[in-house]
Amino acid sequence: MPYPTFPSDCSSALCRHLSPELYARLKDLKTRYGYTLDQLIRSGMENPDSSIGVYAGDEESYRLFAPLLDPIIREYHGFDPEKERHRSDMDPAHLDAPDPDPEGKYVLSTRIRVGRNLHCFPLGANLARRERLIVECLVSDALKSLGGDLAGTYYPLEGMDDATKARLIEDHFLFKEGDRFLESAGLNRDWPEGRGIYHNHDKSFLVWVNEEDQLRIISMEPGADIGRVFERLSRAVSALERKLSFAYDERLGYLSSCPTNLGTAMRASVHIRLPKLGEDMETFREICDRYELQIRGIHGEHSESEGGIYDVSNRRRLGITEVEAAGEMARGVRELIEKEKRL
Ligand code: ADP
Ligand code: DAR
Repeated sequence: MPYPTFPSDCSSALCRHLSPELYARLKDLKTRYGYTLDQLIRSGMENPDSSIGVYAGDEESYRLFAPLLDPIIREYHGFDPEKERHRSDMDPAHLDAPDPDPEGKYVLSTRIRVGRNLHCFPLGANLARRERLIVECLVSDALKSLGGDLAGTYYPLEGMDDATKARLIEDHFLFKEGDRFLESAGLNRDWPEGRGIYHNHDKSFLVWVNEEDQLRIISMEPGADIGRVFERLSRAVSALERKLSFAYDERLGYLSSCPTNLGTAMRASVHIRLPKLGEDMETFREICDRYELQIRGIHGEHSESEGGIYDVSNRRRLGITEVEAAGEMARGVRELIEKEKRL
C-alpha cells in the first residue's frame, strides 16, 4: 500500500504520529501472528474522524510497532512506555473514593469496567473465526464457575431475539452493534458469532464476550456507592484470573485492542444529572480536565447526552492504578456536584 494520504482536517493520533519515513520503516513488518501495519492503521485510514485510529492485533504489535504506538500511548496516557512501568492495584482496602453524592440527588448509577484479553491468543482484530469460538468457550466455561452474588448465565448473541437485544442495549447492559471504527479494524468479523453477554440475577455484574476486547468485566448499580461497585469488580476479576490467563505486559499492564485501554483497562463512570453545568460546557470541561475526566453521552462512546444526564469517567488508564483511577473519578465527580450546587 502506498503511503496513506490523510484529509487536511484529520486530527487523529494516527495522522499526527505517522510519517512517510515511519511508514516506510514499518510497512513490511509482520508479527508472528501475521498482523501488519496496514491492519493496525486501517480503522484510522477508513475513519479520518477517529480520535486515535489504530488497533493492535496481538501482544507483539505493541513491541513491533512501538515506534508508532509509543508516541500515541505517551500522548493519550501521559505515560512513557520506554521509561515507566505500569502498576496494578485492585485491592478495595486501598480505595479512597468517598461517595460523591451522599444525598443521592445527582448520580443515577455507577459502572466500573475493565477490559481483558486471553494470553496466547491474538487480539480481536486478528482473531480467526475458530479462535474466537475457542475464546468464547473458554470464557463462558470460566464464568460458569462463579458463585455467590456473581453467579449468572451466559447468553450468546447468536439466537438472541432483537427485542431482548434492544432492551439490554437501551438499559445500558449490552454493547451496541455496528461501530464503524470497530468494523474497519476487523473487530466485527463473523458477527454475531462468538459474541455474548453474561450477567447475574440483578445485572450488577456482567461480562461482554468478544466485543472490542475478549472480555469487558463490568460491575454496576444504581447510586454512587463507588466502593461497593469496585469491590464487586475486584472480586470478580480475581475469581476469573484463577481460571483464565490474561495478556499482560510489564511496561503496559493489561493489553487491549485499542491503546486507550491499556494498563488498568479500567473505565469508572457515573451517569450524573448536571443540567446547569450542561449549559456551561466550558466550566464543565475545565473541571473534567483538571481531574482527567472524560464526558460521554447517555449511551456511552459516540452518543449524546439526554436530559442533562452525562456519562463521566476517568480518562487515564495506564500509569495509574485501579484504585487511583476510581479515586480520581470520585474526587472529580464530587467537585462537579459542588459546582452544580453553586450554579
Ligand atoms: P465502555 O464503557 O465499555 O468503554 P461505552 O462507553 O460504549 O463502553 O458504554 C457501554 C454502555 O455502558 C453504554 O450503554 C453506557 O450507557 C453504559 N454505561 C456507562 N457508564 C454507565 C453508568 N455509570 N451507569 C449506567 N450505564 C453506564
Ligand atoms: N473510535 C476509535 C477508538 C477510540 C477509543 N475508544 C475505544 N477504543 N472504544 C477512535 O480512534 O476514535
